[in-house]
Amino acid sequence: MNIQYTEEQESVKKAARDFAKTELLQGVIERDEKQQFPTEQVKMLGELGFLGMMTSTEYGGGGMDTVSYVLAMEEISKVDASIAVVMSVNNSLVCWGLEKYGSEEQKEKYLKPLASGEVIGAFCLSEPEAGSDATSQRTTAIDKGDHYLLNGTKNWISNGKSASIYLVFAQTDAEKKHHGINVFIVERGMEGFVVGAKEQKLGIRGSDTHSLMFTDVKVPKENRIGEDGKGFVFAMKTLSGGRIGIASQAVGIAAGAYELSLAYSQERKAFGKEISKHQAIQFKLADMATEIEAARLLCLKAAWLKDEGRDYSTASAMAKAFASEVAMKVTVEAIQIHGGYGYVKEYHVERMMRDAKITQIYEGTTEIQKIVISRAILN
Ligand code: COS
Repeated sequence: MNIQYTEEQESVKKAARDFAKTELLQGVIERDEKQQFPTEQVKMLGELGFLGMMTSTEYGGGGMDTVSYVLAMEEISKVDASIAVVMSVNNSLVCWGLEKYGSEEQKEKYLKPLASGEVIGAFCLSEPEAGSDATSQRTTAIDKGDHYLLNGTKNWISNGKSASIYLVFAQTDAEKKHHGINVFIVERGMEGFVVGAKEQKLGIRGSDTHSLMFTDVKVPKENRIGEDGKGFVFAMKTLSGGRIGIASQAVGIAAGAYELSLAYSQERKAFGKEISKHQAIQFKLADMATEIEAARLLCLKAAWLKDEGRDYSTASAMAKAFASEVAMKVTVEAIQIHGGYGYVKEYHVERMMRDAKITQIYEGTTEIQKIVISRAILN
């Protein structure tokens, strides 16, 4: 693995960093406070090409590698982890899956506007009783000849209200268990599709998370992605890539909190000198920097494997499990370094700690990552 970034990767990283500083920093506290979706900023993100980074240029994407995506995700997440969720879902779960498994017609009709950032998408797998246990889908899609009749409820859907295109998983033949799961492209506005209440969340409060209800929604047959019964594999494959994105989001949250702590420790004085001159703080900074670097390297390794066309499922699970733990630990320490100031909103680190927690939960909890890793080790 080459750990020297290419010129292109460096420039993507810089562009993301500049965008985060100039467009995201101002207003991030307010958006968190009001649970306000960053509509304008998402539009700009799309115009800059960050919403379909890895999609081929042929379909309106940036044609970039996963390493560039990871670098951009980290820089955006350092400042605003909520907008990073929008970016991650659209890039890894929606565009990637569509390009890999969609038909030519689906790519023309849906992938192009998604990858160019004209619209955003949502990935609808979780249900009230099927989160980690994703094979237990209760949503059904009954084959009616030229269409499927979709019924069910999805929970905790990121981009739930802002999306225009939804990838919805449903059971088409319960007897076949996970081999009877399919994934469908559902458009906003289809009759019988209702966006439910917005979740009141601990963190990533700028992103919109909703439940979705489907009642006798007629989904055209041509909107099923891939061969019949391949929905679960689609979910697992896309989530393997998605976990690289979440791992880089976790690295970004941790690195953002660390950078703020480093700067604060060099300004704030206690007992007659900057607190960075006290060994208690120096040791914290040393641990934070080391753990972030280790998490970043795991992320880059998973991204590199993906770019090389090699298996990355275990590497992405390792990166996510480790980076999300680091994000939690580092953000807690960041508050400790900031003392009382760390506990108030204007210093950012309390938000970062709240944002960090979700990285241990979504796209597979830490425990799910450990199942994936241990199975790989034992098999
Ligand atoms: N790539 C391709 N196929 C995969 C795969 C992967 N990474 N992981 C599993 N599969 C396939 C298996 O090969 C198996 O196929 P066959 O039955 O044809 O052999 C099938 O999927 C079922 O696999 P398995 O028996 O391992 O399924 P389990 O129910 O034991 O679940 C876990 C495996 C726990 C890893 C899976 O359910 C999971 O990832 N759950 C978390 C889901 C999640 O992230 N939810 C969050 C919501 S999305 S924000």
